[in-house]
This record gives sequence, C-alpha cells and structure tokens, in this order.
Amino acid sequence: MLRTTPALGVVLPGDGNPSPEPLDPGIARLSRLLDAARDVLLVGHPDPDVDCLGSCLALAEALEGCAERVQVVVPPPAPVLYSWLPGFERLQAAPFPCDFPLVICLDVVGRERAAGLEGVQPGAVVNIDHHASNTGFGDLNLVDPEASAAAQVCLRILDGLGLPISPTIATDLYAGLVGDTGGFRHSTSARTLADGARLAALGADPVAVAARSYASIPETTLRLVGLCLAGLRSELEGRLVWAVVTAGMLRRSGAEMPEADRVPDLLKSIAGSELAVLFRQVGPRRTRISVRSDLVDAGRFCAGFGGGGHRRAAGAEISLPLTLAVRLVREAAERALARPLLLRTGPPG
Ligand SMILES: [Mn+2]
Repeated sequence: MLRTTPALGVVLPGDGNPSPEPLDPGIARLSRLLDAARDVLLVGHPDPDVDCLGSCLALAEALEGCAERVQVVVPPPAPVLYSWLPGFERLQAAPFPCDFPLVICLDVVGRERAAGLEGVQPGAVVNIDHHASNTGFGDLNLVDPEASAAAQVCLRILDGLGLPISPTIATDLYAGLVGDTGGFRHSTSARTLADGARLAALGADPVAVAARSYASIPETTLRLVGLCLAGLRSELEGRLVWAVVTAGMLRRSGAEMPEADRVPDLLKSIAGSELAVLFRQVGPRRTRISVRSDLVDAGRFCAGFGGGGHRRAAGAEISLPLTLAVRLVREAAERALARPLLLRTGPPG
C-alpha cells in the first residue's frame, strides 16, 4: 500500500497517483500560485483532527506575509477540543466560501471530503496530504505517502517556500506530528523524529503539547469513552474488537462526536486484538467506521466501503443505519481476518 517512491511525490491532475517526480517543482508551482492569488482559503476535512488543524493554522500564519487575506475553514461544528492550538481563533467552522482564487486543502483524502469544491474556480485547488489513498483531486497535488502527518508535508513546503517557522507555527506542526503518530508510537520513522526535534528546536514545547494532547481530557470525553468501552464487543477469540457511538451516548455524555476519536486506539490496545472497529452513528442512515489493525490493511479494508486511509488506521462512511453497517463490516472483518495481508514487517504506515 505504501509507495516506495521518493519522499515527496507530485501528482499531476487526473492520474490519481503520486508520480516519482520530486516535490520541488510542485513547491515552485505553489509559489507561483501564491504570488498570483491575493486571497487564500485553507480547508480542512469534516471532524478535523489535530494534524489537519495544526497544518491549516501553521500554513495560515506562514502565508500571512504573502497574501492579503488568509481564511481557514472547516465544516461545522467547531473542534473545541483543539482550541489550545496557536491561532485557533482564526478558524471558522462554516460552509466554505467559493470566491477565493486559491483553495488549499490540508489532510483531505479526496474531493468528497471537502464538500463545496465544486463551486471553486477551475485550476485553483491545491491538495497537501500524506494519505496513501489520496485521490490526487487537486489541480496541484503535494502528496507524500511516506510522511507521518500532513504537518510534515507542510514543514517541507514552508522550507521550500523559504518561509520562516515561528514558535507558534512550530507548535502547530509538532502537535500534528504528535497527533498522527499517537505520540511517536506508530507511523514513526527517523525522519519523523528528526522533524519533531527540529520543531522543538524552533520553539514547540514537547512537554506542553503532550500534556495538551494526553493529559487534559474534557470530562465529557471521558464519559463518552466510558459509555463506548462499556459496550465493547470482543469476538473471534478476541481478535476482533468493536464498539459503537450512538446519538444517545452523545446526549448522555454531553460530548461531541470528535471526542470519540480516542476510542479506536483504545480498542486496538486490548491484548490480542488484531482488528478494531469503532462504529459512529452520524445519521439515521449513515454510519462512520474507524478501523485499526496491525494484521489487516486498514486502508484497503475501508476502501471496500468507499473510504481509505493508512495501513494501520483508516475510515469510511457507509450509507446504512448503524445495525446494518455493523453486520456488514463484521462479516468483512471476519473474512479479512481469515486471510490477512501480513503487515508485521516493513516501513511504518
Ligand atoms: Mn493526517
């Protein structure tokens, strides 16, 4: 799944896959696009995680000197969980405006995860990401499937553009790295650690970011996690572990859906679990799944449901009510565990 092309590949429109070209011509093109556009819109995906937000906010601050107007928009609701990120106040949780001459999507896998792009001027979409399953939907695609986080791709781009990295930019990017690697526990390479060290040298505080990420959990989050874990199911001799988040659980805990983000990793952390699935009831006929596995290719598993992601962590949204989605995914999980794609060796992903 993970491509072995050079560290950063440029995807040209339409081909859908990163080519082995180096990134630098892509950064040069981005530089020209930035010169031509006075207004820049930065866009994140629905339920943005800390990598998505950190990348957006870091790039927004970095571009302030180059553009007249820089706006950061993610689909509502506002991800208050991450309000500690520097620059969070500039974030707008709203449908995004389409009158911008340049739109940069960050950590967005495919066009369907950035609803609203259809109104944007042709040639104006830049796609900055690190997912191996990225569809290359931009007019310019800066996609590095070897990067641990979109934040790492941003760091390389800022370097390429010759933009200075302030302590607040470094903090946003470092937070993204921490978030997408589970605190440097997975998807981590020597390059990840080297970039983390560099960001720390530039002013990110590793202890403060770790404390914000792992030791300041809102009470509502812990109540929601408790409700989820109380109902977890362990099957196939513990190899398959799954749980659900229902609208009722959100009401009872007072939590928002993104607060369930911790649950998939907790499910996977159970000894003996090989495939963990969290089902989220996002509508009467819509269920989102988050999959974690070190045995099955999670990205490929989720692609079977129209989603994608990484080898060990991926997700999808299924147009079915919760109970039917559970049945469908459980059957697929059973089949996948019967014939796993062995992933116990190889580079991190
Ligand atoms: Mn990411």
